[in-house]
Amino acid sequence: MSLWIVNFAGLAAIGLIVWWFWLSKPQAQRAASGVIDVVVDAGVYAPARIEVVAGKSVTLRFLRKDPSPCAEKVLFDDLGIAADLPIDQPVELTITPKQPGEYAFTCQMQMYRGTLVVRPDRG
Ligand SMILES: [Cu+2]
Repeated sequence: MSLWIVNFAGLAAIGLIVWWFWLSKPQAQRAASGVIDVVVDAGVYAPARIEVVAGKSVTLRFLRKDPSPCAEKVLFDDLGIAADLPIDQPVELTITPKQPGEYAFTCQMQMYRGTLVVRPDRG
């Protein structure tokens, strides 16, 4: 009987891990105003998923709260963009993504991860 309970607990833990890593989708932030604030804190970008429209310029304003040296740069590898992020000083990156698609942005060691989703312009 106790073995059965242990197995059930193990199964529940596995289910939780699967949900956390593969099934939970962070809430996407859409570019409405042209400026999107991205906070870097506790090992994550918030929001971690940012939706913008192809061909329209948008400003990403990064604010780093995280003192870890890991957080000191943000890189958009596929877009050829890199920026230093001093602690508590907003850094504005204005970009005009041309090709729709998904572009990762990361710290320099690729441990902090976010996604820039570029939607096609529909009018
Ligand atoms: Cu890092």
